[in-house]
Amino acid sequence: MAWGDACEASRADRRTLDGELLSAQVESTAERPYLSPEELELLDSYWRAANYLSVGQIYLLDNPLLSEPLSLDHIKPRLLGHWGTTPGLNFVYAHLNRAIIARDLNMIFVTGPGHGGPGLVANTWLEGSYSERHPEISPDLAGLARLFKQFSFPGGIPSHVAAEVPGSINEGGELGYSLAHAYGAALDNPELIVACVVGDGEAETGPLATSWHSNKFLNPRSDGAVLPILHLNGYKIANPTILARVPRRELDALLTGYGYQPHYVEGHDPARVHQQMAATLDAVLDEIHGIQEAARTSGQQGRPRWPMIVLATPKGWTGPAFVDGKKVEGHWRSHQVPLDALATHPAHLRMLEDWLRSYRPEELFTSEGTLRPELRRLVPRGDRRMGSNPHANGGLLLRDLYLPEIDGFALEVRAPGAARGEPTRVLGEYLCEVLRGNVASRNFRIVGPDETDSNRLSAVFKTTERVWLGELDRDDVHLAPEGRVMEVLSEHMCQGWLEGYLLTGRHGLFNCYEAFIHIVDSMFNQHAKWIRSARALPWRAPIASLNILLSSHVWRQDHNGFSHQDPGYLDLVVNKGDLVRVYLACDANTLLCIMERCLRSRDLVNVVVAGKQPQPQWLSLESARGHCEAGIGIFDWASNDRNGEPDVVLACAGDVPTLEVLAAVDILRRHLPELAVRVVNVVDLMTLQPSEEHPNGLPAADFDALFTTDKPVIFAFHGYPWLIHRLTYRRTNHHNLHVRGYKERGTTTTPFDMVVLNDLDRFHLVMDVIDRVPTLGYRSAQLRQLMRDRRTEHRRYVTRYGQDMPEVRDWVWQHERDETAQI
Ligand SMILES: Cc1ncc(C[n+]2csc(CCOP(=O)(O)OP(=O)(O)O)c2C)c(N)n1
Ligand SMILES: [Mg+2]
Repeated sequence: MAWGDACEASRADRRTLDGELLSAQVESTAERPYLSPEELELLDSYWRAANYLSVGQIYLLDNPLLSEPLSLDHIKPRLLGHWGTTPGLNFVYAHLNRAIIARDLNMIFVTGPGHGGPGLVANTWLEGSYSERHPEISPDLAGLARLFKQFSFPGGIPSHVAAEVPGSINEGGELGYSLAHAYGAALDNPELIVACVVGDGEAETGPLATSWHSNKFLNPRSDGAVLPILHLNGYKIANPTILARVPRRELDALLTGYGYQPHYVEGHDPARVHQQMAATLDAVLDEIHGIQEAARTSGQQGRPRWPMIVLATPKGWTGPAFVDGKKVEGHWRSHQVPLDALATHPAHLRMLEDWLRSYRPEELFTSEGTLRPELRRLVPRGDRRMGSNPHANGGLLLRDLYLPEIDGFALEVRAPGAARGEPTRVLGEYLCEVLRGNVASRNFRIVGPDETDSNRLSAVFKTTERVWLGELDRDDVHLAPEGRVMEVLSEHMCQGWLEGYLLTGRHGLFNCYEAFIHIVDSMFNQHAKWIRSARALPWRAPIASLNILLSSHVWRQDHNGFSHQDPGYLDLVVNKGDLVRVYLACDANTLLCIMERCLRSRDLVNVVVAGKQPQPQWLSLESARGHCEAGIGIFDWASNDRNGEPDVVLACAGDVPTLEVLAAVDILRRHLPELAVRVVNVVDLMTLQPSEEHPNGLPAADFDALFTTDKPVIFAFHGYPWLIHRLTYRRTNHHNLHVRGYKERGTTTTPFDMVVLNDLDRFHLVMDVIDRVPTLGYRSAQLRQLMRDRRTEHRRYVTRYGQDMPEVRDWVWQHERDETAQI
C-alpha cells in the first residue's frame, strides 16, 4: 500500500465511531493487506518472541527454552508480575521498531502502565540494549536463564519499568505521569518522537487527564513530537475502565476535544490487528511529519491537531482464555499472573506449558538462546534502538548551563539591615540572564502553575515569553509559541514536564506557592526514587537536579489566609535523605548564591524557600557567599558573645524567623545588655543532620561548637517545629533545644500577627530566652511582663487598625551599625 492509501485508510478509521463501522473498516483492511505475508509473519514472530520472554520472566526459574517438559521444578516459588498489559506493550514496541527502521526515526518509548516491566525488559533484551547495560544478562542461553530468574526475584530486578530498564524515563509504578513526561522529553528536541503508551486505567488519574492539554504547549517548529497511544485494553486491576465503557462517539469527542486526531486500531485477531496497526502507524507518522514540515518550512502558524492512536485489544491478549471456567483473556483477571496455583493444580501447569509453547519458541530462538537471524533484522541499529537512545539516558546529553556571575545582580548591603529588597525579584533578574545566556543551547526552562509573576520572577519576561499555542487575544501579554516559561494551572503537569525535560538531559526550575507544592508530593517521591535507583547504575549518567523554588510562603500568605499557609513540604522531602537539599534564604543575596549552586548540581532535588516581599537585607554578596558555602554560621554582627561563651543561642532558618530573631536580639541587648547572645543562621537545613546521615550534615564537633553542649537554644524555624527536632535529635545539646515555628495557626491577617499567632514573634522569643536562661532569674521579670504587654497591645492594635504596630512595621536593625560596618 502506498503512503497516500495508508492515509486514506486511516482517515476511514477516524469515522469508525461505533462497533459496526469499525468492523467494516477491519474487514476492508484485511482485504487489502498492508504488510506482505512475509512482513506480517516476521512481525508477528517478533511479537511472539517478546511475549514468550515476558511469560518466561514471570514464571520460569529454569528450562528457558522448554527443551524438556515443564515441571514444577522449573517454576519460581513466588509468581510476581503483571501479564495483562504486557502483550499490548510488546505489540506496540514491535510495530514502532518496524517504523524506526523504515523511516530512520529517532524515537523513545514511554510506558504509562509501567507494571508491564517484563515487556520492556524482553524487548530491550531482544534488541541487545539490555545485555549491553547488564552484561551478565548476556544474549545467549545462560543470559536468557538469568533474564528469567532475575525478574521479581530477590537480588534481581523490580517488576516495573524501573531505571534499570534501558530506554526508560518513566517508571510507571505510580500511574499518571507518562504523558507529561513524554511531552517534557519532546520539548526542544525537534528530531525526537516520543511514543507514549497511556493505560486506559492510568487515563483516569488526575495528572494524566490534564496532561492531554500538553499539546497546547508543543511547538511543531522547535519541539519534537509526542505520539500518545491510548491502550484501551478495557480493564484496570479489578474493574473495567471508564474510557472503554463509554460509546466510541463519546471517547472520540473527548480526544478530539483535547485537540487530537484519534486513529483507532481494534481487534483480537493478531493478523488483522497487525495490518491495521502497521497502516495506522505509518499514517500517523506521515501526519506528524506533515505537521512539522508545514511549521518548519512553510512557516505554518497555529496549533496543529496532532494525531494519536487508540489501541483497543484484549487485556492479557494471547494468554489463557479461561482458567477454571472463568474468563481471563480480555478481562481484568489477566492483570497479574493468570495461572497462579501451579503447585496445587497440575492442570494449571499444563496450561502454562501450552501457553508458552503457543508462541513456538523453537521458531524464534536458536538452541543457543539467541534470536534467530531473520528476526534480528527487525531490530533498529545502534542508538536507534529505543533501549539505547541517548535521550532516555539524558545525562549523556547533558551540557552545563551557562551561568552568569551573580555579582551583577546582588543587592548592595553596606551594613546588616541597611538595604531592603524583594529576594525573588532579585532572583528574577538573574534568571533572566540565565535564560538569555542559554538561548542558543535551548536547554533551560522555567515551569510554574500560573505564578511566575506572582512569585515576582517577572524579570524573566524581559527576555522570553510564556509558551502558548492556543488562540491569542489582542490584549494578551507575554504569550507566544516560542517561550522558555511554561505556565499551566496544574502542578502535576509542571512537575511532569520538568521531570521529562531533566531526564532527557536538560535543566530547569519549578516555581510554586509553598502550600500548593503538596499537590505533587507523590511525584517528588517517585522522582527521588528514580534518582536513587539511577545513581546505583553506572551507565545512567547524572542528570540536572530538580530545582523547586517555593515562594509566596507560609508567613507571607497573610492576605490569602489559612488555605495558603502550609510549610509541610519540607517535612516530606527530608524523608529522602541524601538526595535532598533544603535551602532557606534569609535575604536576596543568599538566594542568589543558593540558586547558582542548585543550577550547577546533579542528581538531587533542591528545595529553596524564599520570600518575595520587601524585607531587610542582611548580607553583602561576599558574606552571603561564605555563609552559603558553610550552610550555617554565626551572625557575628548580631551576637555579643565574642569574648566568651554565650548564655543563649538564638538560631533561625528562613527569612521571617531571621527577622524575628534579630528583632528579639535587639530587645534583649537593649534591656539585658549583659546577656551574651549568639545568633546562628541556617541556610542549608541538612547541616543540622549528623554528618553520618547526610553529606551536608555538620560533624558533631562543629555542631557543638555552634550550638554549645549545655546552653539553651531557641530556634526560630520557617516550618513545623518538629522537623528541627527530627533533624537534631542525636545532637549533644538536643535536650536544650526549644523550637518555635508554624503550628497551624493561620488566617487572613497582618504579617506580624501571623508570627504572633504561632508564638514565633520577637516578643515571644524574648520570653523564651528569659524562661530558659537560668541565670536571668527574677532580674528579667519586668522585661517578661513588658513582652506580654506588647503582645496584648499588638492584638488590640491590629484588630483596631488592621495593620501592624508602627514599632513593628518600622523596626530596623541598628546595633553597632556605625562601629561594625563590616558584615
Ligand atoms: C496512582 C496509582 N494508583 C493505583 C495504582 C495501582 N494500580 C496498578 S496497575 C493498576 C491498573 C492500571 O490499569 P491500566 O492503566 O488500564 O493498565 P493496564 O490495563 O494496561 O494494566 C492500578 C490501579 C498505581 N499503580 N498507581
Ligand atoms: Mg487497562
